[in-house]
Amino acid sequence: MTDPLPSKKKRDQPKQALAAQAGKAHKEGRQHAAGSSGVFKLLSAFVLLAAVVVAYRHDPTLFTDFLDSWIGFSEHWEGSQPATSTNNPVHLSADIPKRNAVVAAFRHSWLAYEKDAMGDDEYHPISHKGSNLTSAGGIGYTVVDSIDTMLLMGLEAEYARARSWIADKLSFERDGNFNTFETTIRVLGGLLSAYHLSSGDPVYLDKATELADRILPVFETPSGLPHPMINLAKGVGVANADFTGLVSTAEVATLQLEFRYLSHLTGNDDYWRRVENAMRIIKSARLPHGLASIFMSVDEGQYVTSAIRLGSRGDSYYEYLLKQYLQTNGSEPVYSDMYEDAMTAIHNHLVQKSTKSGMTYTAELIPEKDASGEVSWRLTPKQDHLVCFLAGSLMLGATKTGALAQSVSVPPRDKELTPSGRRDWKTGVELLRTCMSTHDTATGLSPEIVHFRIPSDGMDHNSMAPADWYIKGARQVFPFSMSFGYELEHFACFASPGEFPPYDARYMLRYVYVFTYVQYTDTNGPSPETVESLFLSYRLTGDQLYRDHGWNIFQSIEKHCRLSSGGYATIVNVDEVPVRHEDKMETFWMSETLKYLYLLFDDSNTLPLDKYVFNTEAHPLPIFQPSVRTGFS
Ligand code: DMJ
Repeated sequence: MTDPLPSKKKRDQPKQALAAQAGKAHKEGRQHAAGSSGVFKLLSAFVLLAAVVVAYRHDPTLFTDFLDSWIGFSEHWEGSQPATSTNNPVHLSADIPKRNAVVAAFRHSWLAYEKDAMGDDEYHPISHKGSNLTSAGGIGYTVVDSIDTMLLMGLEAEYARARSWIADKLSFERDGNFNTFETTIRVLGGLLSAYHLSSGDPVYLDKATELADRILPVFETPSGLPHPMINLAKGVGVANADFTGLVSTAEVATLQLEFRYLSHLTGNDDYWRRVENAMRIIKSARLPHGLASIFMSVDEGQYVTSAIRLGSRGDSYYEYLLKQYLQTNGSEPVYSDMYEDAMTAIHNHLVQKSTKSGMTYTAELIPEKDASGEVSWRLTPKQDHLVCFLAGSLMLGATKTGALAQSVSVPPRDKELTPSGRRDWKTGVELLRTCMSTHDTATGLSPEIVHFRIPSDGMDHNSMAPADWYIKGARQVFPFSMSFGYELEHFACFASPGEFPPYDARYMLRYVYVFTYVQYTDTNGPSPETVESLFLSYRLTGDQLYRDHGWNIFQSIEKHCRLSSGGYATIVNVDEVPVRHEDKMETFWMSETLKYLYLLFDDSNTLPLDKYVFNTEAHPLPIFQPSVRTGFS
């Protein structure tokens, strides 16, 4: 696949409202000064100069910080001030009442699940039932995905019961097909994290090793890329019946943190080599533009022409490039190279600004074939909620691969970052602002998918057209007549009164990968990606703004997703009040969304970012120095 991509058009950046306000204040100040006498002005200038000299001698950083801000680097400090802008380590204390509220939400969820469905993979809180991913029985998805959150929150009684279930009842002897990626990030990742946080309880390492050994046959393919499914009892990799011969890029590139840590713990290099080989294949398959299509051929080990996006099927490929580099303490430069290459490609081709307010978002590229088979790429202004992981990831990456020194200030200063580090930091801050804006809905929760306005959408003739972004299908009656082209295509499925809205409008606590059998759909419940980025950005800046946003999201979840009978549920339309619930509590609600919310309000000494890397399901794994010599470059 070598088709050239459309290059991103440069657009004028809208002036920041904050800058305009600052300019106004400055002007008013000048007018006031103009009314003073000449002597007074001279004296004032002298006093000011003396104060400047004294202050500079006392603390020169006052001036370097001011300069950083003056040249625009700190333009993101729109809310309250960061805790400090000097040197690490910076200590951020816990907000105990808010943290306790998150713990109460976890208990409300867990106790309902435990009463109705203990041990089942999934939980349906309205019908008070559990279900399993295969007819051969489950493998404790919800229990294993949640147990490290209990350890973190200090829920001893709940933890003890969950541990007993894992020790006594968890079995992988299931003659059914499980999704390789989901089983790895949720179950293997959960076991490994519990092993570390329990200070080495062998029950978790034994189970993790058994599970990994059952998964390993997925790598027995012509290319070495893993099959998307695994029959755990038979130990056989299974192809995807819906997408014959294909596997998602995110799925093959989001197994590495888990298998590498297991290799480190056990000394078994095979785990490491298999997942590293997948990365080697991906590196060799690099497309000229440096982006990843969402599907690869399992036989060929090459990309196949398919959408390019940072949402479903693409997202965690980019996430794990950075995290593999972090996991081994920066000892594998190949991953920082791949990560920087990918972030440059993202900036060149996918990062966009909305037309009215200049909101930063990432678009998708959709391949289209003409009659002669020629492929061209259509830039589509659609962003999955999943993409919101990228905001925090870019900010974290800027302070690591984009840092000029081992550690940077909190928040980082302009001069501490490389040019690409400054670029990534800025985009991360702006993208997070966009993700927070997408919570501006009737419920205060963000939808699964938003579309951004573009000049060619033909909506400008209508005064009721949304300014920057909209949710396809969220409103029941579309207020203006649809005509042609893009507009028609994207609004045609607005729901009629009484109809079920499309999945774009949902809040799923956050992704319905349908694990059962070989389906893998794109529908997506309360979603972790924005709170994940809020947690990272708070740790990296100390800015109270991020905690405030996290608290607002949490309160919206409490209001709209909490069921008084126990548990929390997905809502089907974030722009509709009163809400309609779907009978599903996603496992990542307890493993990811509530964990990141807890950490957002906890003391920064808990799981510090220079000691831990979080897998894509929010299972913390320790950073280590590898003993394996890889030679992968
Ligand atoms: C999680 O299962 C993981 O974060 C995955 O990589 C994508 N997002 C879902 C939850 O939204």
